[in-house]
Amino acid sequence: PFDLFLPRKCLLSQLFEKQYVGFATLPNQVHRKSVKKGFDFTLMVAGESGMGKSTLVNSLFLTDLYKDRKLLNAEERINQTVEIIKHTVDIEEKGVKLKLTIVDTPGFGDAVNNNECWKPITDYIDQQFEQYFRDESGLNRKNIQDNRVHCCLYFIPPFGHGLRPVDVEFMKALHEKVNIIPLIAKADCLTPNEIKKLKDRIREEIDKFGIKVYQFPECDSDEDEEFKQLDKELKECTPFAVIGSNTVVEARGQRVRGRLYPWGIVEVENQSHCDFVKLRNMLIRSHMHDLKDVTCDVHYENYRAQCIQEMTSKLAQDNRMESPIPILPLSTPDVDTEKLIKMKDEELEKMKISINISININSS
Ligand SMILES: Nc1nc2c(ncn2[C@@H]2O[C@H](COP(=O)(O)OP(=O)(O)OP(=O)(O)O)[C@@H](O)[C@H]2O)c(=O)[nH]1
Ligand SMILES: [Mg+2]
Repeated sequence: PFDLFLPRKCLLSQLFEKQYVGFATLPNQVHRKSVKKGFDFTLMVAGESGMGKSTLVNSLFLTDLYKDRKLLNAEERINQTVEIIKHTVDIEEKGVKLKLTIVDTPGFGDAVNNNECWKPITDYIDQQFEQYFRDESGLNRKNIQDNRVHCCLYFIPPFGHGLRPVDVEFMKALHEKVNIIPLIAKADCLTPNEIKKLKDRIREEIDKFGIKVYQFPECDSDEDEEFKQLDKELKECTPFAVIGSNTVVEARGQRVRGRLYPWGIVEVENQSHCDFVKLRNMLIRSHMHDLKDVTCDVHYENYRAQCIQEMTSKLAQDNRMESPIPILPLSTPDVDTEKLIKMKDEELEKMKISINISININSS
């Protein structure tokens, strides 16, 4: 609604009265403009193959993005490198358009040699930064398509006792480039106690290894109590333990997204079964904008500063190469030279005076 962002007692009619200049409508103008323009968000999923990345993305956005996916046979899987697939979907909700891009990285950790398996992923992120940097420095800055990755969901297997070396290396290779949100995959494999233990362990290890995952911003002190409580719960719940499913099952007389086992049903959207709802709320409802801001202000700024630094040092190097004789700066004259200059000046003055005198005598 139009008055959504107006200060409470400030109705539009009041704005046109004399006591208001009218800038209270600014948030409103911004709101209208951004709704018209639409929003975009790019989410990346990464982690070992078979961890349920594609399934979770489907569960998150309720669209079957992977209908035509073909499974690779064993032979193809052995030397397989990470293959990056980009899907874009346009979602509309109450007139608000969101262009959602999912960057899937299937097959990570699938090959026999997993050395530098994150390289194609870091390259992909850098390429998007590079493209944006080029567009921004070009002529047509109005219609830049922003493909920078705003968030990377990193799937940690539920089977181990914490982070594996590959998880540490992977996250470290990415943490300066993208907002990493670590997840415990396939949380239905674990009991609530096991989940708690694994979460504690992962949090400790993230600290110990100096991995910089996405930090939720501090909650403003003027937020209401309910919001503060939700924010606290969200922070305590990381890394989110998630379950994905592409099937709808019948549970408690309702059709829900879940997984049917011989011993029962696990529901994706049941908060006592996993943190899926918390993750979705965080990504879509509460922190999408902050994730974009951090991408722009921190990760992209780092990339940009590095680029400019490299460019200037290259330019300086090229200049030096072009002129083989170094151009020395003009030296300031030393004391002796100054004395000599002074003497010569005085001599010149004397000569001028004597010339003047002789001219005067001759003319008279
Ligand atoms: N138990 C359990 N199984 C899951 C879950 N999510 C997905 N699966 C199953 O795990 C298998 C692999 O799921 P995908 O979503 O294809 O996994 P992926 O991570 O995208 O795999 P790659 O594309 O090879 O990297 C499928 O059989 C899914 O049904 C989950 O939360 N719990
Ligand atoms: Mg997949």
